[in-house]
Amino acid sequence: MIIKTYIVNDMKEALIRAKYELGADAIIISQREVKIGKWYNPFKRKGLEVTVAVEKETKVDNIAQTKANPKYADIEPIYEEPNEKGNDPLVNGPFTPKSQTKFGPRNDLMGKLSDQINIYSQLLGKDKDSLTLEEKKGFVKLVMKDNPLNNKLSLGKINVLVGPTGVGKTTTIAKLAAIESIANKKNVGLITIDTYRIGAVEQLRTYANILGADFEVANNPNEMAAKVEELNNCDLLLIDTLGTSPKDMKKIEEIRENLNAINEEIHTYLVLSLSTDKDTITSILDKYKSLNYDALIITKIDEVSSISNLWYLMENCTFPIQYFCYGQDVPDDIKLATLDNVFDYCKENDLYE
Ligand SMILES: Nc1nc2c(ncn2[C@@H]2O[C@H](COP(=O)(O)OP(=O)(O)OP(=O)(O)O)[C@@H](O)[C@H]2O)c(=O)[nH]1
Ligand SMILES: [Mg+2]
Repeated sequence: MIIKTYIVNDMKEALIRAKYELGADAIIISQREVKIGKWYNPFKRKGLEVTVAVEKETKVDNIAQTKANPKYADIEPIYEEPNEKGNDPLVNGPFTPKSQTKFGPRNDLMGKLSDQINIYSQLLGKDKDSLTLEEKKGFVKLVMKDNPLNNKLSLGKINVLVGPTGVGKTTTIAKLAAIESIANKKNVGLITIDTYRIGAVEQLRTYANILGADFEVANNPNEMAAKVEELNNCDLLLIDTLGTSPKDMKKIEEIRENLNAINEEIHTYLVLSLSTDKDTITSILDKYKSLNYDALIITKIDEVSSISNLWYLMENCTFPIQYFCYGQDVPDDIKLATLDNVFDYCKENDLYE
């Protein structure tokens, strides 16, 4: 007996697909209402999960049948199977990254930006501080071509998240691990060096267990090198680090020593909560430079009322903003930080300018 489950819009679609794929003898054995849409889609719609059974598959040549019968060709698969190049909900979802190169500091545009935004506001007959979200987005599109939301880094084989305490490093690792392992079928390994905070190891281990991901703890640089080597078969490694105050150079140095022990290329992401004040943001961007971060991940955009800190980062940061996180739900609350994604979020959530 062959049993297959379809997620479809309605029973008619289920029947057509079942008869098409399993043959005329397929019968429906159960159905239930479900929400359709990928997990990152907040606008899921109603659909049906239909389970179909057939004694023996009597499928004919699908391609020939599809060509011969345009009715079948009309049926769009609801869930696309991830392909090797990626059907990555983060990367290739509703958006296409403009560049995927490793990014260094961009040419210095900064000094001119405030002049440019003044001119732009004057052209619109407005004061710079009264520009709407749409107008700011227009300005970014027009003038700030080389801005942190336009530049992207690809996930490397080894990715490390660093940053201040409580910004969401471990949660973001769990989100990325879930998406990469479930949607992109990657074999993900997780390593933590956070042996300071009580419960930190267990926090990540719990996610690893749920996802069936390999999990290791590294207590020092030697162990780090060994654990990375041990997990060499994984497609993707995500390394969690201890949260530190940006003023605690001793702990930051300790993280650096652990990362230096890794002999392969690593992509380092600085995780930054948007609910941090601007002076502290400036200090964080500066103090973590010793860890050679390549890109930022911004979190807790759901906690702020205005785009002011985001704008501050766009004007002052020279590194790509890779992802943005907008809540505690794993893995739903993360997206690639493209200009459209971020500004759409701000608009939908009424963040004021
Ligand atoms: N509102 C909101 N909460 C978040 C977000 N990301 C993480 N959190 C929450 O922030 C808290 C801290 O998250 P963790 O992932 O433990 O932060 P961390 O950076 O690993 O913390 P340390 O390891 O202690 O430095 C948890 O309650 C998370 O659920 C986000 O984007 N929005
Ligand atoms: Mg943590």
